[in-house]
Amino acid sequence: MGEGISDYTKFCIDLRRHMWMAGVEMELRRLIWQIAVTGKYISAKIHESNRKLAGFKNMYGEEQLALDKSSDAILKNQLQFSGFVREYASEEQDRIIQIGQGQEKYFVTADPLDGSSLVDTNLAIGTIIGIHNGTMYGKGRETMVAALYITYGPLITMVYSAGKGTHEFVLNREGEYVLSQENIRLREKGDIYSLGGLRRDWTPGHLRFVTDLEAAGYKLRYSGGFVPDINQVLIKNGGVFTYPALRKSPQGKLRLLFELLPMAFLIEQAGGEATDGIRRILDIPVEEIGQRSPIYIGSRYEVEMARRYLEEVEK
Ligand code: AFP
Repeated sequence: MGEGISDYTKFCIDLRRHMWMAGVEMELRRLIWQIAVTGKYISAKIHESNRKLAGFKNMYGEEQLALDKSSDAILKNQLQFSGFVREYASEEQDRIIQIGQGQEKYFVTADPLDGSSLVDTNLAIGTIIGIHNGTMYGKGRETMVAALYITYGPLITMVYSAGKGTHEFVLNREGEYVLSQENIRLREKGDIYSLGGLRRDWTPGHLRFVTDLEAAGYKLRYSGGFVPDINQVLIKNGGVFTYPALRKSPQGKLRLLFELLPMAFLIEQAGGEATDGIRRILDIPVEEIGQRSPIYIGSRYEVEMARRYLEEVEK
């Protein structure tokens, strides 16, 4: 290992070396590496973006920036030539795309550019990836073998887990992902909270949960971008993010396959929890690609606290 890396990186641990040392299986290692490299191309696209709307809508009826489309195309094209991916499902596509020959074991899900509505504001945005073995339907705990996200902010960072802890890398000026935090661990109890949805639409149990967090002095941290908001909980080693069931949309807003499963995998690998309020996210069967679910994710204490409130107040 280590071939082709710069003198600078010889003194650091780069992504390839880390995965090799962690014993990640060869094909999975190459796939994760290729996706991380694709993040560099997406980041270049973001920089050259002219911020104009493409003027069409995706399958969920949302405005779609040209940037979403091009990030999706970049990812799909890169994965097509990996030789390891059978099917690709993206939040920007209305169906699963067969990109392999039929015998490859990996199925990749992508939210190619989550939070793209934040591009104009210059807040951080991100790419979310799930990697499944054999199928992407069924329970995530049975199908998922890895997950990662890339943040495009003041720094480009990549957080991955292949089931052996959750690790963060930073893209350095030489274009290499170098290890910045190995085995990130969430504290049992945090002190920040991040809340999606409007207060007037919350259910009584959720409202009581939030009221008690506020009374206990939790600090509000919400950017409206799922990747940086989860990243904050992870990198600050604790706290909770929720996008709850709302009165008019009991399944919340966020998508199980593209957004919630990868983040649940990463947070659990860091010692945290992720539920829909009651059930573990990795135990919710994926039945269709556009499926949504409420989410409570982060430190164990807050996620368990939410479960108690939802069970007591809403039964
Ligand atoms: P977009 O996909 O429309 O940019 O939505 C971003 C997002 O999916 C996720 O990144 C945020 O956590 C969530 O929506 C924010 O939703 P609200 O605007 O309702 O707070």
